[in-house]
Amino acid sequence: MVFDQGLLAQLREARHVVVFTGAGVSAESGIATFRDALSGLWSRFDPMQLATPEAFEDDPELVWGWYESRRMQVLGSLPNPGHLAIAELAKRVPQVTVVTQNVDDLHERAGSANVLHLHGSLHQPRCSRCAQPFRMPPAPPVEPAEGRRLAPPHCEHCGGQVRPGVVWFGESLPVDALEAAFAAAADCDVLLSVGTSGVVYPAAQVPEIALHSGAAVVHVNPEPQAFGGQHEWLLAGAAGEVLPLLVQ
Ligand code: BJW
Ligand code: ZN
Repeated sequence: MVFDQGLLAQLREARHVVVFTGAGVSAESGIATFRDALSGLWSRFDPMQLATPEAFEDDPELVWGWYESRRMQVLGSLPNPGHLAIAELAKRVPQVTVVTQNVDDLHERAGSANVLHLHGSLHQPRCSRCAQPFRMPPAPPVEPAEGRRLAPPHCEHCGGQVRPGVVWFGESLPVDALEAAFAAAADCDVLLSVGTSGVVYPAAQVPEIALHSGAAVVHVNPEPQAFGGQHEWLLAGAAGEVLPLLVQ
C-alpha cells in the first residue's frame, strides 16, 4: 500500500494524534462488528431487545446471558496487529489519545494507556439500582453460549440486579470520558478513525469536531466511507493490515 507523502508528513510532525476506534478494529480478533451486513451482531439480533434499558427490565436473563457470552468471547481473544500498531504509535508521537466506542479491553491489552471508553465496558458490570461496581467471579458457574439465558447476579450492597457496564441506546455516555474525547478532538492535529460506521451519536461527533478544528481526519476501513473535504482521507483496508504499515 502506498501512502500519500503529505499525509505521512502530517502524521510524522503531529504533536497530538487522536485514534477513534469502533468495532472494526477488533474484527480481526474474532469479535463481531454491529452493522456489517453478513457478520454484524445487528443482522442476527434485535438491538431493541438487547441493548436498551427497557430490554433489561423486560428480560434480564436474556440480556445478561447475551452480554456474558460476549464477555467470555472477548476473554478468549487477543489484540490484533491493528491494536498493537495503535499502542506503538504512542512511542512515536508526543501525545496520543485513544477514544474507543468498543466495550472490549483489547486496546489496554495491546499496551495503550488511558483509553477513553465512550460506551462503557463488558468488564465493569454494576448494580442497576445503586450503581455500585460489581466484582465478577473469575469464571462463571456455567459458561454462557450465544443465546443462553442467564440470571444476573445480585448486588452485595442493596440486592439489586447487576447489569452490564455498557451504554445502551437512549442512555447518556459517561460525562468525563465524553468531555475528554471532545477536548482531545478539538486539540489534535490528526485523527485516525478506525473501523467505525460513524452512525452512533454523540460518539460520531468526535471526528466531526477534529475536522472542524482543522485536523486531518483519516478513515481506516475496508468499506467506502462518505466524506469530503481536503482534510479527509480514506485508507481502504483492514485495520490490522493498514495500521502496521502506517505506523512503521
Ligand atoms: C473494519 C474491519 C476491519 C469491519 N478493519 N474496519 C442524533 C441523531 C440520530 C440519533 C441520535 C442522535 N443522538 C443520539 C441518538 C440516538 C442514538 C443513536 O445514535 N442512534 C443512531 C444509531 C441512529 N444514540 C444513543 O442512544 C446514545 N445515547 C444518547 O444519545 O443519549 C442521549 C439521549 C438520551 C435519551 C434519549 C435520546 C438521547 C447511546 C448510544 C449507545 C450505543 N451503544 C452500542 C451498544 C453498546 C453495548 C454493546 O456492545 O452491546 O454501542 S450500539 C453499537 O454501535 C455499539 C458501538 O459502540 C456503536 C458504534 O458501532 P461501530 O463501532 O461503529 O460498529 P459498526 O458495526 O457500526 O461499524 C463497524 C465498521 O468497521 C464498519 O464501517 C466496517 O466496514 C468496519 N470494519 N472490519 C477496519 N478489519
Ligand atoms: Zn446495589
